Amino acid sequence: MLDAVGGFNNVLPSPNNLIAMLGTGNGKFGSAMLMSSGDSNADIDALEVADVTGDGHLDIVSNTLSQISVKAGAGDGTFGAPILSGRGSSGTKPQTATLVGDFTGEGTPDVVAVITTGSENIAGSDVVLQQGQGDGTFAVIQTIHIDSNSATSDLADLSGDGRPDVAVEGMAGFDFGVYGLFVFLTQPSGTLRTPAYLPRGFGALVISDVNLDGSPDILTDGILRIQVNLNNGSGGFNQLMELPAGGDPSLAADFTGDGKPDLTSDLGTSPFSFALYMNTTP
Ligand SMILES: [Ca+2]
Ligand SMILES: [Ca+2]
Ligand SMILES: [Ca+2]
Ligand SMILES: [Ca+2]
Repeated sequence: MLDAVGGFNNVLPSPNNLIAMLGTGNGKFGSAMLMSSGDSNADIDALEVADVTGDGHLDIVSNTLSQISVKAGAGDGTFGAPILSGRGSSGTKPQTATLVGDFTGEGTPDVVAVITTGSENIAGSDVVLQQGQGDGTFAVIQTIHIDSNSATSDLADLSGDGRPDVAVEGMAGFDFGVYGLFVFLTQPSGTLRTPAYLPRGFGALVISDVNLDGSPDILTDGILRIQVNLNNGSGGFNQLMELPAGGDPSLAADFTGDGKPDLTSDLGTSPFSFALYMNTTP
């Protein structure tokens, strides 16, 4: 049954910043369960649901104002006290992504936290790789700084070697920093390579194999264009295809039922409206 888990922007600090609603099996959800990530002042902008304790039950991976928080799922819809470790958030600077995957390759899920450390004027973010210990704790093994304010990030095996890689879309600062796409490929040693930077997009990204060649491509938001950054098969994205479009790419999924991923874009209008682009790859 489908359950829902979310986090709060704690504008007014409250004792709870996580919410879970269990599916009731008829398309509805039960009453909201409020929980704490372990820090009532922390904004939860990005959480992930994954089994990081190795017991087969899904856990909630989020953050406090300084650390990664794991609430271990018991499998019955209840969660344990927060397990805190590693590095998350950065005071009030947001953790914009919590990406869970086995980067180091020994079978235990690790976390990449993408944390904006800069300001509106001077852009900067830390991409922090933290090795999972298998018990819900993480140890920082690598931090890479980029001169861009992270907005959207995701992971996928972009290079085709079986290891997850990371893509980060960032925004420029008024005085310093760049907008665009940073691609971090995971090396056989289990750490991230220095990112490849492409000045594409202004903060939105979606990863999907849109040309159906088996390698995930990256969609970014150009000016009145959706930029399709085609993967060369080994995680290089120099080849660019542009679609005249309004709005930011938001979701790739097969809406038409032909097995090809279609795309929605958020048109940024009120009331909310979106566009649907049908994938016409032959
Ligand atoms: Ca678990
Ligand atoms: Ca690992
Ligand atoms: Ca890879
Ligand atoms: Ca592709």
